[in-house]
Amino acid sequence: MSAELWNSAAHVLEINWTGDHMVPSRKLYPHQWSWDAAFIAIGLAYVNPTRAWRDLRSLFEAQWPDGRVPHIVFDPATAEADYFPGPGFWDVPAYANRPARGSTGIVQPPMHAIAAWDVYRHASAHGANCAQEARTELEWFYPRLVAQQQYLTGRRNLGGGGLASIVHPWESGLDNSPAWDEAMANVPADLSLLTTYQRRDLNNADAAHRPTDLDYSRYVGLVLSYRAERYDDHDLLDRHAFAVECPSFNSILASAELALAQIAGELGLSAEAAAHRERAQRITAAIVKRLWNARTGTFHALDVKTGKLSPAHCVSGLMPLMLPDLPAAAVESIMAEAKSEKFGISELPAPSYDRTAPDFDTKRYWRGPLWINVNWLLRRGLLVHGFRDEAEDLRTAMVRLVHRNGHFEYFHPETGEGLGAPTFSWTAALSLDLLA
Ligand code: 2M8
Repeated sequence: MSAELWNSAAHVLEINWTGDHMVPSRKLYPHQWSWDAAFIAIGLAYVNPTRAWRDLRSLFEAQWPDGRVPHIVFDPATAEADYFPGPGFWDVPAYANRPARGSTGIVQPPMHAIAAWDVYRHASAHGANCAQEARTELEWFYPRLVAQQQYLTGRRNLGGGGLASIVHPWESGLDNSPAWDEAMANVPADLSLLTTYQRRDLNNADAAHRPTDLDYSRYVGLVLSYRAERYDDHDLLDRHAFAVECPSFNSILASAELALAQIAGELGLSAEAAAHRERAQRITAAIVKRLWNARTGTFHALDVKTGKLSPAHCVSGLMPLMLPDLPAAAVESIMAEAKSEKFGISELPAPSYDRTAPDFDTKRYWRGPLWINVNWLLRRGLLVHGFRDEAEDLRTAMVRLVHRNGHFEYFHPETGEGLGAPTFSWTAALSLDLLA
């Protein structure tokens, strides 16, 4: 089974390679996405490390002068009509993308330091030339990764409590997660926007599996609001309708500091390494202080505009398990939540949303279906805290699922049926890592 899965995964990464970067899938997502590139690099490290670096570089060449790494970097060879919202709609200021292919003005979870450290660690297995290449790349990336973190912990500290706010659900990567339902209800919804702008996702996907038109009208409205001030973050909390602290985004932010500590150590920068470790501890403490609900025993998204925690139990609430400094009581509670009927893994990995919730939706994107990337992060957390058996069960469940059903974008959380794009890059890339 493993050779077959390995070969099919490598094949997906071959067909989705454009020569310069990887697309998540050819039809539905014909550009380059930020956190996809990080997951993809983690898999490419095994089969083509040079491409892993090229892909990450391709993304970071579009980094803005303020340090933000855009959530999509556009491919000029792809027509505006093939993806909405395309570069024309985002209309980012000219200073933003210097050499550039054009980009969006929002971010995604900063998985890239974790990916860069992973690709670097695996390089020596490919021989001396690859090890040399990896060293050069690590030196190129380090200051850029630091700038990315500084943007998120600085300008995006909208709540003032040391966490980064997302200002659009797309920034979380968990687009229509129930975690934002309450915050999104306060975002003006103008359905007439969708007569001006046309959704393109529905040309390549089932409408019952995608966010609704109501969601999209709010997504578009939020971009228009941010775009109106040229994606400036000053006073954003006052003038923008959506600002949320997501436990998954911020856990990745803290993990990225830990990866930067490793990278700085490797580059001989010991004072910087200590500072990164300290920042990881501070973010971890802020996650516990601001996003923990002792009554529900899990982490929730915080609506920074209202000061309220979302009541939804989402897979994002389990993600702080990635953090080594998480207090033992929180680790214990997350483990109980992960094993409960809400998320419990058996034959299948964890769903994106509480299986027992009345609005659990087995098909609609991040409102129920299960995704390989968040389960991969969950497994990482299990390993961080020494839950080796649980980590191995989860690994086996993921490998079995993809082997039986294919490299789909997401999966039905009860039957395991593949949903969304059929040859999806991060599913393939992370399968390689799970098999290695
Ligand atoms: C999905 O998001 C995009 C918008 O960014 C979309 O729906 O068109 C999400 O699953 C996101 O996490 C992912 O990075 C992206 C590309 O795979 O698709």
